[in-house]
Amino acid sequence: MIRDTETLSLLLDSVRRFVRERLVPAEHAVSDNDQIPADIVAEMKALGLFGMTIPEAHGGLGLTIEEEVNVVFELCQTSPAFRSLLGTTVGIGSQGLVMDGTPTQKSAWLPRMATGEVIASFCLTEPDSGSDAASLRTRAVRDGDHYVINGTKRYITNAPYAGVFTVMARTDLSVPGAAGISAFLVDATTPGIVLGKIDQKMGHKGSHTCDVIFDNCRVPADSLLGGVEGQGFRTAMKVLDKGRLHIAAVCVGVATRILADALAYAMERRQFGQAIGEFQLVQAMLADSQTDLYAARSMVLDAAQKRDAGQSIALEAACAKMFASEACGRIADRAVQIFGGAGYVADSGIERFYRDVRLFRIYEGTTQIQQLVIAKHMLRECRAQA
Ligand code: COS
Repeated sequence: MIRDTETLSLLLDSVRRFVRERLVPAEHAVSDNDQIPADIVAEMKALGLFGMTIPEAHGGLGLTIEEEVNVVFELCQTSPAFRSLLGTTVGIGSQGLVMDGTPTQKSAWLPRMATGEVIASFCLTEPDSGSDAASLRTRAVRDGDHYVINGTKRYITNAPYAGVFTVMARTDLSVPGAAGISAFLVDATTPGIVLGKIDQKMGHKGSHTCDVIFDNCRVPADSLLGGVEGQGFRTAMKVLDKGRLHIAAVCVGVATRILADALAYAMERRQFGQAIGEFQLVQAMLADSQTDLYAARSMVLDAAQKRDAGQSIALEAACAKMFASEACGRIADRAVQIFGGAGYVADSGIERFYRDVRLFRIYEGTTQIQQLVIAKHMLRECRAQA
């Protein structure tokens, strides 16, 4: 749902200008230095981007999901590392708190997240628990007015900058699987938190992940998200439903940029006496990419409108995430092909996008996990009707 077309259009214009004038020119430097310059981070904060999804009552922009995905379509027409810096704070790091936090927890963290003062990270994955999230082993044992957390979380985006972690940990050791898991809001300055070395990734230079190790980390009992034990897995799944739609929008944004670059190159590059875009075999790659992009964008908008209307979108978000991330991979691959040799060397930027987009098919649930989620919902619906 778009609440006010004029206000949204002003926001989209500012983001579009920011991307064109500030982020695109910085892409190579961010990749080379593996760091986003501080002045760009400050501008992101000033634009209110860290508060996109934080309710207005807590100082954010309180965007609806349809508004959010439209902003993401614009913001991501550049290196995805820029979005990644704010992605956990507007997404998986904050949304558990927005959905299930107590009023006190919300007041304690959300206003500072909205300004970008506090970066939020989401700690679900562990060395032995990835796709099978319910098998996680991090423990939070009650000790008087505290919980003591022990365990290791892996590939935690923005952990080196985080002010708060949403941590999924097992509170009831006698209950295996999802039901024994609770979520905690853990202040990153709490003693007993150690960060691992920064992971060396295939792409997304400028965005950083690392292990977060909890070693007898004592947190106050009121850090328990929502104040209720055993709800952490459900919270994580709800967060991921929304997060998957957000990532699908990221894929659309990045694919829009890649296709625009491929089209411009096809119109400019001449071989056999004419622009290569005049050749039907190149046109086929452009047309297939345009169709992929149109389909992905339509799915994202449809799922966003359904969620804003109050519907559960676990199935639609999984469909959109799977299709958009796979489509983005195909579009990047065709772009390398259109660029030819120039697409394989670093200067064009296409080689960097090709590496960057590979992650989209993996994080916030692999394509194979999206398939499981989609099929599970189909079978459940079918059984309910039988
Ligand atoms: N919304 C609300 N609740 C949900 C839910 C959702 N989308 N999905 C599951 N739940 C609930 C279920 O209702 C169930 O609760 P009840 O037992 O009370 O009914 C509980 O959570 C367990 O659900 P389920 O049995 O489906 O869990 P599984 O162990 O089979 O796991 C998958 C389901 C595989 C989908 C899940 O583990 C997953 O998403 N894995 C991928 C994790 C991931 O994306 N990691 C990326 C890194 S984090 S950035």
